[in-house]
Amino acid sequence: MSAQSPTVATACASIRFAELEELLHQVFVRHGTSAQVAAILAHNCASAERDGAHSHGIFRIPGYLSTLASGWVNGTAVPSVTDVASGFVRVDAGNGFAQPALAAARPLLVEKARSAGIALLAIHNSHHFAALWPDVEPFAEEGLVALSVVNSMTCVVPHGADRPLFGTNPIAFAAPRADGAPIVFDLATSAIAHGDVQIAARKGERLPPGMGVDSLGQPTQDPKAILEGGALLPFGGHKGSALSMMVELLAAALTGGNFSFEFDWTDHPGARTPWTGQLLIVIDPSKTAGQSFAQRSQELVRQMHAAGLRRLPGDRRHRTRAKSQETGIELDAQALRELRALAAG
Ligand code: NDP
Ligand code: PYC
Repeated sequence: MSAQSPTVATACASIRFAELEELLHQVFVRHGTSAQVAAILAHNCASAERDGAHSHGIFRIPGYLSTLASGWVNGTAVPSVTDVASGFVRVDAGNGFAQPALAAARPLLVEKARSAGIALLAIHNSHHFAALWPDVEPFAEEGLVALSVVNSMTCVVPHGADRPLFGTNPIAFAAPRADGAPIVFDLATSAIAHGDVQIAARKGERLPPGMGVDSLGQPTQDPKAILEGGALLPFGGHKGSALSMMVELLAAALTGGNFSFEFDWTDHPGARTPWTGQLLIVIDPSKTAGQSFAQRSQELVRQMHAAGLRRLPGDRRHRTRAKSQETGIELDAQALRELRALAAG
């Protein structure tokens, strides 16, 4: 949990999802969030840990807490939802976290998507510090298709540029399928998520080539050189860069949120959460012509497997989830002790 954990192997501990969620709830409340915000963030963070999404699980707790302590984010914000048009919902997150804003607008968003066939949720004045798949997967579990984008903080050099401008800007997509868990992918448009660079730096590991540059703009595989004055690259050269640009447009320009380069947190030492925006598009596939969408997506998966594909996006998470549900979530024992200490105040 500490920012500078040693790289030595440590003992493991196991914890049930509900217990971890409760522990995280206590941690958030102790450090300045309302009970409602704590419940949403705790569920999100415990879900990431359960699914093995480690770059956005309990690893993020020190960042959440230092941000709350810095006054950069409002942990008790009450989102304000506006019914803008037949297919458009807007939320001002009140300088709070994005997930409570989504939760507040969700019933209206779903109602609109089911009635019009498609609806859009524009969240601004929000902080997103988590994985994006927890925001879209539940829509697919109730038969809807969902796409979401969120921008973050300047640390990615646009393809062909000289200095960082974009955030790591993830895109997440979820679609129902007939005979299995929804199809879900969730990926940063940078070559690697910022969280994974921090984890590699902490473990003393080198990165694969092509992830980032140092402070002089030279390619580097040293995560510390990327974090200390360097920057990340987009995935896939100009293609990932174009997608990252799209995320800036949809998550910031369209929602009324900040671009990744527009906020300045230097007056808030300890602030880690990007103050930006998030867009969600939700589609009701029952409105489409022809066969059921879920049957069609199942057929696509069948053909992909027949073509030799062994791993769909989301398969690893779901395997880890099943194991966590069976035997408990495996955590570093020291990290669990630190969480308990934080919960106790
Ligand atoms: P990964 O590159 O690890 O994975 C991206 C997607 O590809 C996942 O859906 C993953 O499924 C799938 N995948 C990975 N490897 C394979 C493979 N070999 N075959 C098939 N599918 C595969 O994710 P990123 O590092 O890009 O992002 C990590 C997290 O960071 C995301 O949750 C993202 O939302 C988050 N993030 C959040 C930001 C924010 O501002 N809040 C900013 C940037 C990133 P699976 O999960 O099953 O492995
Ligand atoms: O891992 O790139 C990242 C990230 C940015 C904000 C939250 N996560």
